Amino acid sequence: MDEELKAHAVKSVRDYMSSHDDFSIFYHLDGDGTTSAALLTKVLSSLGKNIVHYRATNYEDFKKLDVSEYTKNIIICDINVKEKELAIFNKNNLCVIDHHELIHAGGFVYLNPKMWGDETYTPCSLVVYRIFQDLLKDWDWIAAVGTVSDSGGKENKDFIAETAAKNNVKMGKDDYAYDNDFGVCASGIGAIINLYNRNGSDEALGILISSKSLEETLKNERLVSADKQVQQELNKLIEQFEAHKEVHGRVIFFDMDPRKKRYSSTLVTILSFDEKYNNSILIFITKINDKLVRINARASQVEGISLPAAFREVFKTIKGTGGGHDKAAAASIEAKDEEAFKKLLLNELETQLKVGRTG
Ligand SMILES: [Mn+2]
Repeated sequence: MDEELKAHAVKSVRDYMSSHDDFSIFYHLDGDGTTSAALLTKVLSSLGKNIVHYRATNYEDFKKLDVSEYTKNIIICDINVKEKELAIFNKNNLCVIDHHELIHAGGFVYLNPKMWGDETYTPCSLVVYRIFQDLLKDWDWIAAVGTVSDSGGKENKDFIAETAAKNNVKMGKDDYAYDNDFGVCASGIGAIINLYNRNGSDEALGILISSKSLEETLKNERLVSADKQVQQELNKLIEQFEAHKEVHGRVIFFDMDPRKKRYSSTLVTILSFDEKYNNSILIFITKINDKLVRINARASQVEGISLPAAFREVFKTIKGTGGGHDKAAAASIEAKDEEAFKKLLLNELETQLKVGRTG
């Protein structure tokens, strides 16, 4: 790890925040992005700064964005923004804090632990917490909720355990720490985002910002009822998965009901941690419309797999875009290519599994 690069990146982000006054925060609309935005809010308000706009963002959004509607200073967190998309921010003071793949572009403030060779899976909320630890002492639980929500509980178990002790949270048995109050809170936030998408993510952010403690967040009626509603829906979908999954050795395909597409990512994550399927690679396929098919893939507990690498190989033959993390990734393909995609991906994943076993 290159400590000098790390110190430089941390300083550049801190300098960026203190040298400007008005900010817009673009945050990924999932649990990790939402908690990252809540932590950045705490940082900026303790520095006496203004946040003029928030925008819950999804990966596709940059194509249709009019940046002139926002402040000159823009912070992007937890979004795998592509180098070619950065052009729309040419006139902005941009700061990107992320934990996805590295961007190789200059002219803006950038921090990603991969820059200094840290390959630990560190969710963005924990990255933000560590940059501003001195200002975020009372808000460590927000970083713990974000970390658990992004399946980072296992790789960051020391941080989770310390934060649990500090906040009187009883640790459970689960490796990923889903079975404690951080997990419960993450589940509520995930649920409200599932139900109301961008608006749900905005609402969760509001709840996090206005709550004084984890306890208060856990009692929030909106989060509690969203969680209950989503849980019922997920139970039904798990039955459908059991009945209709397509098993090819350790690779399992499942066609999601398009009307339930917003559950796809949560469902595939839950199943990938279920002991029945944690040795499998799960590929969920959702037909968005006549032309577009969305892929959600998980190999949460499978060694030696890189889903983005598998997608890249497949996209040498058919058209598609995608990315994410080694064990959790998403892609879009053309509807007409679905069968070809499945064949190519299966082949690619079987190759990775074989190499992983012998190598
Ligand atoms: Mn995210």
